[in-house]
Amino acid sequence: MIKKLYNVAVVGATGAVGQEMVKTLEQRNFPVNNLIPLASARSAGAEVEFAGDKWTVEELTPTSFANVDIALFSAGAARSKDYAPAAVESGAVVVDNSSAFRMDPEVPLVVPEVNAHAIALHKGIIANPNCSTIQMVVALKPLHDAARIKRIVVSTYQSVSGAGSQAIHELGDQTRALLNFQDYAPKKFPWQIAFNCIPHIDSFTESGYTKEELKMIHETRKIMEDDSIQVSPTTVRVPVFYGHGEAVNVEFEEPMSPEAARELLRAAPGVEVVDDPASNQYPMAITAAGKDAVYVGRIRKDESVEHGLNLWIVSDNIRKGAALNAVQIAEKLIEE
Ligand code: 25A
Ligand code: L14
Repeated sequence: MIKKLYNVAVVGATGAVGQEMVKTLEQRNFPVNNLIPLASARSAGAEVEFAGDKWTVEELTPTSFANVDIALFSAGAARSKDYAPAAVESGAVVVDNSSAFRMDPEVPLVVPEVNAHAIALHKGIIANPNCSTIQMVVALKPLHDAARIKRIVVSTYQSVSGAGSQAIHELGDQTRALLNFQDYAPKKFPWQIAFNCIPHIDSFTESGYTKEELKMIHETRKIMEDDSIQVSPTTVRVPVFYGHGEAVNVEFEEPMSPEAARELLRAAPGVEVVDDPASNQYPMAITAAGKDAVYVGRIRKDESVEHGLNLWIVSDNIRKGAALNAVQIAEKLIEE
């Protein structure tokens, strides 16, 4: 059997997510013919290791996509808006990790465990959802199918890697500076992030909610294909490098016991249940960092409503929250 190989561009290949995309393509043996790592002029000439070879980073331009079959974008929404149309024009299919096209009705917004069928509807661009939304819907979809979710109240504990590679350095450097009684002014974050929690991710809107919070409302409805689901989010940055935590309260139409939820989640694709409080077993950022699964624990009844549960959901925001989900979409795409 002749296996087809694909020319794959990674836009933002030197960033936190782009580097993980290259690693994930290699780990999952994605059938790559040529890898085309793209970034800003700042990184042109740098080398990326992939499949035992070194690949030179090129500057992203509108002509970067000649002969590209699949383009994974992870260089921010501005670059996606400017260059994804050029990539599609050249014949590539774009999997875009930014917020640029997620709510465009023409663009499927996909988490393969939840709505893989939507991939077939694409017109050149498929959007990868926001990291906090991805891990929440992977865990909640099987519960929604069984008992219909009415309302979700979610508070996030988001790691700094979601804000990119400079933000990762900021937490490390600022922590070191403060421990040495030196100053370190915030750069990527609005306030000191070392030894602090900041209830502010992405920018504020007039509603009082941040854009990150609004993404959790609208993207959840689009991916679950149910506009009746109510979502009430608060998103918070915590001084953790990798892995987002979410305290999630769910109200259902139908009964859903903790035991039934555990059973459904144990059988759910992409989910690992870690839920044995008697022996201090619950998922943490350090459980999820570097792993593929969405981890769920602390599953317990919410006694304050008729059919309610509380859960704690953790996943690596750079892997399942970004790079892995994008590569999984590309895998489904080439299956067709
Ligand atoms: O939408 P915005 O506001 O533009 O925000 C984009 C941000 O979103 C991050 C991304 O992180 C960036 O900070 N991001 C991406 N996916 C995300 C996700 N799923 C996500 N955040 C959350 N969830 P990043 O900094 O890790 O990666 C940025 C990548 O994009 C490339 N890039 C930037 N501008 C570009 C561009 N590529 C083409 N054309 C442009 N105009 C970027 O390449 C990187 O690959 P680079 O060459 O700019 O960066 C190489 C190294 O340089 C450091 N760096 C970044 N900015 C500066 C810088 N060094 C000095 N000065 C700077 N201003 C980075 O640390 C990187 O390692
Ligand atoms: O919309 O700063 O994919 O943690 C996800 C993470 C935007 C920023 C997105 C962060 C982003 C965000």
